[in-house]
Amino acid sequence: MRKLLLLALAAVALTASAQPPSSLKDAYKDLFMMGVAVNQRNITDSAQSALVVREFSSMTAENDMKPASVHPRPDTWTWERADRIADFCRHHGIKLRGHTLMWHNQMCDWMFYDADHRFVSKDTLFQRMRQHIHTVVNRYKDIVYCWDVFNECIADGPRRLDADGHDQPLRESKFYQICHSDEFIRKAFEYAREADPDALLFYNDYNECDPVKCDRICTMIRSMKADGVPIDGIGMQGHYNIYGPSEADIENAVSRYADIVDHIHMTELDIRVNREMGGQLQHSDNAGATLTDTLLRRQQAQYAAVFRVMRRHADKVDCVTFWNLSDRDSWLGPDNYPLLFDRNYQPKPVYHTVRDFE
Ligand code: 9MR
Repeated sequence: MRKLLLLALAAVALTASAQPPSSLKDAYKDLFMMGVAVNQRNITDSAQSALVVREFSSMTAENDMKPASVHPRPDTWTWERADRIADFCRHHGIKLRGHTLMWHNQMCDWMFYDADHRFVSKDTLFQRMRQHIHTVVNRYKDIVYCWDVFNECIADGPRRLDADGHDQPLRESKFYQICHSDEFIRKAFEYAREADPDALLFYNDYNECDPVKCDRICTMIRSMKADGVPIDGIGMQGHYNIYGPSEADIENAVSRYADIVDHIHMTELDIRVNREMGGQLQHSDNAGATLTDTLLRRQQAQYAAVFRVMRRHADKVDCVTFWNLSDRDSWLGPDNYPLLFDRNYQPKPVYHTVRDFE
């Protein structure tokens, strides 16, 4: 009788192991977390929120925790949308990636100016940054496990020289125009660490597999870490397309980042079916409007390549986050078909490419 029971149990186990995993988070549970950037609809519509809970173990607020969203004026804090996302995570036991404490875009513009609309001094800017960072980090300390502290500080394009003839890789943002150095980035990390010694702190950027930009990111992070700036991780945004970056370039970038930091997150993954890439909309190529089998197959191949690299580096990669839930939600518009779920929130064939890897 006992033997029969054991055999039956073994048969059940065998059938279970032959089944594909039931979700993305399950498929990758021994490797890294699977995350998704959400808007308010995704967490209030019951079908969409069920999908989020079923598939993902980490969440990011697509827009609702950015400086302009929570702190539009010096004395005004607008927490409602960010709180709703944090509460959703608390309720469902999903981890929350904080995005983003500082950015040149969707920033509190008032931070840069005095009452006469002239740039404030560096010290005033730092004081305002510190107050912002401390307030936001403290509010979500219990649920946010890591923060993108600064987003997109490195310039794209050819090298440029500063007034002293030195190579200047930083974007010419208002932060830079006020500080004339990378001190604002260093300060932001220090303030975030003061506010929450337990959160992992990330520098996050796009076109991060481009060899020139990767070089600039590595040089900057290496020098900051050597000076004791508390940077724990690098966020590779992962706004790719079906033609690039190549698996070799992704591999090379991850290896180089892994030499410098212990934590790598892919923070904003999506794969367009045209030739555009990076963190901005370009609208130069509308190939996505006519979706062919060839494009779809290329997209599957590119997703497979990205996840091969991520799996190879699972010792340093803690989380891979898709930038939006479905093609309907994508910041790129639905005609780019960049995600794993279609505009009706159904899994596309590329979902299985990612989930059911060999
Ligand atoms: O997805 C976000 C979109 O809804 C906003 O309009 C846009 C504003 O610039 O920001 C998008 O998210 C960006 C992210 O915060 C940082 N990396 C690039 C992302 C795409 O632009």
